[in-house]
Amino acid sequence: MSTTASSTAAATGSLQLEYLSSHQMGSQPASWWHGVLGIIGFDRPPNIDRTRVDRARIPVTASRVRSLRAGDLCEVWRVASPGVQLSNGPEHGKIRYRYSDDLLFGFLSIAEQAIDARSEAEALQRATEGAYLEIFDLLDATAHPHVIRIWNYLPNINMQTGGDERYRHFNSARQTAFRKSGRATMGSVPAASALGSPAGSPISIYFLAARRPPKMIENPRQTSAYHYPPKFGRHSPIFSRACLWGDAGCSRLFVSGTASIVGHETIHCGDVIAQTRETILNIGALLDQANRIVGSSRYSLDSLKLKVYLRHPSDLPDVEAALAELLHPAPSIAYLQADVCREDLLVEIEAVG
Ligand code: 3EB
Repeated sequence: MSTTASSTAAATGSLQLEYLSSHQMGSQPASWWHGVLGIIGFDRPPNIDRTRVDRARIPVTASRVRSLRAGDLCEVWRVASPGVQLSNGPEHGKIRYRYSDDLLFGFLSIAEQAIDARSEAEALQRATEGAYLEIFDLLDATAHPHVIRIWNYLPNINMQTGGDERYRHFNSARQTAFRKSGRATMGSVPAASALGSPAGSPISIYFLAARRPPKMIENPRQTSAYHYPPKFGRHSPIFSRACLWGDAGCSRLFVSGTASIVGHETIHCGDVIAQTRETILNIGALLDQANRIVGSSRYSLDSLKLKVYLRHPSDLPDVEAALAELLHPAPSIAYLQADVCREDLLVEIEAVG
């Protein structure tokens, strides 16, 4: 085996996701901190040793969605190769970021109220378009042009304003930014999630981007989101159902927010247990596609890290029970409260494999 091949594998194969409490992070060795790309708290930014984070200038943010379990769990993205060198570039507008040669993690939060606009709808659209254009501009500058995964959290996602739902205004502006920056609006588009955060939260967006392109995956059970018919909004959401990134043998699978949608229709309205089961069938279909691409059974339901978003916290026992039946042994699961971007969806699940 050539040295080049194995060192490339070591560099890309070591992207790690962990869900840890502030306390657990506090007891990690320096070698662990050395590879941290970014930390995302759920309800609020984590309470961690500032000297450690500031010295390494690690980007730390919060998605603002409430965790349904005790403890201040955080999502930590880390490159675990021993020799990896991480850097922070100069400030780029509102974005804080940290990167290796292969990968870049970044985030930005925007207070819509501070944006000069004639209406709420216009402020939301300006905030969204501005955020995406800033991200694309940064990624062109650092030569990590491929967004592999992006998480979008916006307050009052299902609320009507200016004659349309806020999520749909967001979709219009996101699509405009992809077009203005000359990017594809179908096919090679990032895996994503878009969820509601509590009223008064800033729009919070974080992302992983890479020097080399991922392989996009669509779900044969679902219409691609970028081909949704106009009844779901004048501008389709721009995201892929999943993507694979990294070299064979050590690739990572990113599964977008997935819900109880077959074709383009929501099914099992009002039944959270049936929605949970349908969502797992959808994720299973994506795993089959991923395994076909990697040519092995590398990805399975019980080895995924899951984030489960519930519209109603009172549904937690039902969803936990449904997942316990479907996934054995139970994988690592974070349960969060968030509004899902169709009023009739009660649950949405995203995953990393
Ligand atoms: C769906 O399948 C559910 O707008 O970025 C899931 C993942 C959903 C990402 C997005 C929306 C988004 O349409 C909603």
